[in-house]
Amino acid sequence: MSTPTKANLNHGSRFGLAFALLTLLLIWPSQTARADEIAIWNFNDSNLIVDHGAGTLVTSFTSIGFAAGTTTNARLGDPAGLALNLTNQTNNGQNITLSVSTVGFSNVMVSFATQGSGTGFNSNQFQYSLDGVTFVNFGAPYDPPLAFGSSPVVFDLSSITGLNNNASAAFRIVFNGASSATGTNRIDNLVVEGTPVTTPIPEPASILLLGLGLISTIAMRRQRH
Ligand SMILES: [Ca+2]
Repeated sequence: MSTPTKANLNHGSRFGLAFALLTLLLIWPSQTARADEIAIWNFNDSNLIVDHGAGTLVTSFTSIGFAAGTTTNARLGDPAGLALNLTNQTNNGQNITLSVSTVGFSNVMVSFATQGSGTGFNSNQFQYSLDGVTFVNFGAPYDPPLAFGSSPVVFDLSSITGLNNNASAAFRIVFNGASSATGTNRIDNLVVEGTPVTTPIPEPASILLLGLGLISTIAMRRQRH
């Protein structure tokens, strides 16, 4: 094996460094910010159990029902199916509460499709909690449209940094304003999402490429000495 010249060594060293940098650039796109669903309720199976991800949903309503749903705000290909159906003026002041750990996420958002009848709950207050105990109003009360629209109701909680990476995060909607026993509110495709904050683990192929690039660089430098 012939002894490499200094020119060859420099070339090899530069090649190795370039290879490592190229590999880093290939890994980089997996680290860019994007919103991921943390928990999704589609209500298609007539219960309050989370349908994708992890979380719990409880209600203080004396009774709940399910009625035709929508694909507005549907995720992961969920069909319209059913929606949560909340009725009766006797439930004014009652709530639904979501407990969803946001560990590993920031820029938390909660969104859902909704519609309400004329005598249904028309002054509904969204709230959040940092400890799952004390709830704080967020935004003004909303009045659902008469029909599921093309746009969901969205609460962007990215300004509430205490909700980032929080195992005790919780969200609540307090319903008010119903004026009859048959007034309704439907909610469907209830989604809690956020931006992953943990550093993704590079794919094995990327690690191998990075390693090869670094080994090449080190090997060439050793040969110089
Ligand atoms: Ca549904």
